[in-house]
Amino acid sequence: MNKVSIIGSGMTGSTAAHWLAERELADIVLVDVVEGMPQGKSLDLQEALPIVGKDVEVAGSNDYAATKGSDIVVITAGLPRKPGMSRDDLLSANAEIVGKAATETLKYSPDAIFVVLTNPLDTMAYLTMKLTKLAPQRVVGQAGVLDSARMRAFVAMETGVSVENIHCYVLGGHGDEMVPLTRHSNVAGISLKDYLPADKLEAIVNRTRKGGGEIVNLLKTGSAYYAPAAAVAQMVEAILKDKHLIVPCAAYMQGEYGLKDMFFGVPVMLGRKGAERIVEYELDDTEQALFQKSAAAVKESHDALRNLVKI
Ligand code: TXD
Repeated sequence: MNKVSIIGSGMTGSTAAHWLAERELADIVLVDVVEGMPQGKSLDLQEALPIVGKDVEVAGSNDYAATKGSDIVVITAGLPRKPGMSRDDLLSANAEIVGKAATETLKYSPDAIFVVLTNPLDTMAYLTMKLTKLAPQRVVGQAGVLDSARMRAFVAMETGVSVENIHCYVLGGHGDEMVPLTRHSNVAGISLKDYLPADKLEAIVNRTRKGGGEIVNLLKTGSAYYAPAAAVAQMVEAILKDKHLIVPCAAYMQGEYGLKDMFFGVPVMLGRKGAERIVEYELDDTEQALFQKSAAAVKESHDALRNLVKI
């Protein structure tokens, strides 16, 4: 059986465990600093599995040794946003937490693929890669699957068409400057630009960009977790089953889209080796300008990290 360890057993981590167990994808280990919590959540989830008929082992621990031999390490440890906060406001607190999670788990799972979620996402994925010194394809950040799912949900609400017919591609950094690509997104093959009137499409683009904040403002005590966790399950499945699924993820840029030495949201082919290929779309001038704006925001966040941590 494959093994997936999830560092941070809060809302997103434990919900990811739930989606993964229901898909019977892997044995799961939940790790957290809070004593008893990962043990309690994992036992509760284990006790649910006879009801849904799934045979995987779920364990919880405060000790990284429990993660030994993981195929995939998912990092969700850290603080979430509260109303009025940007993702970058979390940088210094989360850099310390993610840095420890990444280096500790690597000791026990030298061959694992790392899937990072903690915000600011692109910068935390960058930190993970730099501290672990792993090959770029071994570290991937989750943001684009979520942002694209939000856009798909909004298009489905507007059109009444099945979500299965709706394909959206939200690229760029995981911040308010993210880039929903309306020309490449489609309903059953018809470009969104042709399918929806301009004003409706613009409203969907704006709501997608602020999708995380919309949930934060409603919940007040934390951020979204069902959709982010479902995104983790899709990515983990693609990696474990070597599916070569192309989805938007944060990946290390080495000249693609004219960007270098940074993590950024682009279409990535996920397989057993991780982020196996970055797919390059042809962008028109407007799309290119949006990309550059988003890249500038991510670069700023990476620079802030470099001022905090020696990497
Ligand atoms: O799409 C995305 N990338 C995101 C990212 C979507 C959802 C959540 N996103 C980010 O993930 C969010 O902005 C936060 O930075 C993290 C975790 O969000 P979550 O909503 O799960 O927060 P919780 O419920 O507060 O859980 C965080 C847990 C909590 O149980 C802490 O005790 C634990 O992290 N924590 C730690 N675990 C292990 N090791 C250390 N050092 C540690 N510090 C805190």
